Amino acid sequence: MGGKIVDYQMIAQGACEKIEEAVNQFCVEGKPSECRRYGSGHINDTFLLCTTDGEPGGEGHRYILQRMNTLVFKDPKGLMQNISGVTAFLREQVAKAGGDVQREVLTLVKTKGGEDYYVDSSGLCWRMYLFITDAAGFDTVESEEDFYRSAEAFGHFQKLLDQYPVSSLTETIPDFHNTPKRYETFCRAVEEDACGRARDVGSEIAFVTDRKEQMSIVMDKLNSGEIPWRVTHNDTKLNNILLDNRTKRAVCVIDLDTVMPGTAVFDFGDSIRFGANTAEEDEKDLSRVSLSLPLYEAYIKGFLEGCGGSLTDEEVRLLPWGAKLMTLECGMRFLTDYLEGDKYFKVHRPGHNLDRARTQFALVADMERKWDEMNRLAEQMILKETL
Ligand code: ADP
Ligand code: GN1
Ligand code: MG
Repeated sequence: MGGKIVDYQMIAQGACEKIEEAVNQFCVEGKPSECRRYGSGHINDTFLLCTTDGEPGGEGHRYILQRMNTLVFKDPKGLMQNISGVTAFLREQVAKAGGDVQREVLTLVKTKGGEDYYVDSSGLCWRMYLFITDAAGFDTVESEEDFYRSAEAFGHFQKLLDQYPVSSLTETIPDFHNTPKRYETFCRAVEEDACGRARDVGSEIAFVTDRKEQMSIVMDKLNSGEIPWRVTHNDTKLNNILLDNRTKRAVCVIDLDTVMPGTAVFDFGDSIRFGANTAEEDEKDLSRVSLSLPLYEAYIKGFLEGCGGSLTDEEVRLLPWGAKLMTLECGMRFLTDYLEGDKYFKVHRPGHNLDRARTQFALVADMERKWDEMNRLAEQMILKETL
């Protein structure tokens, strides 16, 4: 494969000189013809690789190539063992249910040496998946029905992993959704103020510190055993699920880097944070940010349906807290990253992380206004299930 074939002009800035070396290591079918950046994830570098099969009119093949973010994921070997184990487990379940194993679960493409990932000559880690065809991820909800279906799929994912051997999982990011610990990290970032940015964000900092007492509400319930630890996805935003282009049914849950022990309450909450917001995650006009109660209600119904009755009443009762704490935590993480100099999340403009943080806080404030209704809708589901 040469530079003439791969479209390097489509590859924006940085860290990609090794892309050709990486592509050559994987067992792809056909001849690589194009490779360009793909998707809107904040963590990994994702590329779409196309190959041609040399036949006139032939369609070729497509793959997703990812440079894993090893600043975020410090144990790529453990992470890839998780993904290999979880995808094999899910594949069996999909096959048993008579589903399409090429589309309903991620398929890792092996390296020529038979490995699940490749470490290039400069130490960067690469992996490849089969491209899931005729499906797409969305950054905003287009209809209540689509959101309901994504909820069902994330709930179902949760239910399928009920039987997964927890002890075989590596914790890919320790304390990922430990909200009180995230709060401590935030306070340290404010104190250190590495970039001299804290003085301009006093009201955002106060918004977080005013809610200090709430940070441990879900973690305390987990630690006391009032709600169970489960194998969860932990990054359940809408663009981490692919919907079928034609039927809009959920096809596949992707982005499995953070599958590890956690709580279903937070899987629910993170989906609400992203999908039931009437504005985008980085909207600058905060008057557009609000919680859509119809979307929130649709998601509760879909999620519980997908979980197939596996959640306890206490978990259902905590769903509003899941939504609020995931939004507060995420805002706190964006603000921490802003204060530390934008080292964790990919940013595409100056102040991007601050815009994202402000959006999250505006959403938390709206949840507080709608708190009684959020709780009523959760309680209503418990009543329905006991009838
Ligand atoms: P990140 O951790 O950076 O969010 P993801 O694993 O979510 O990375 O991938 C980024 C995007 O690439 C996804 O939102 C999705 O649009 C697309 N994508 C990832 N894997 C596949 C796949 N196997 N088939 C089709 N699209 C994919
Ligand atoms: C990141 O990888 P991506 O873009 O799906 C982040 C999530 C945040 C999210 C905010 C490993 O998700 O925790 O909620 O951005 N993933 C990681 O959009 O930190
Ligand atoms: Mg993603």
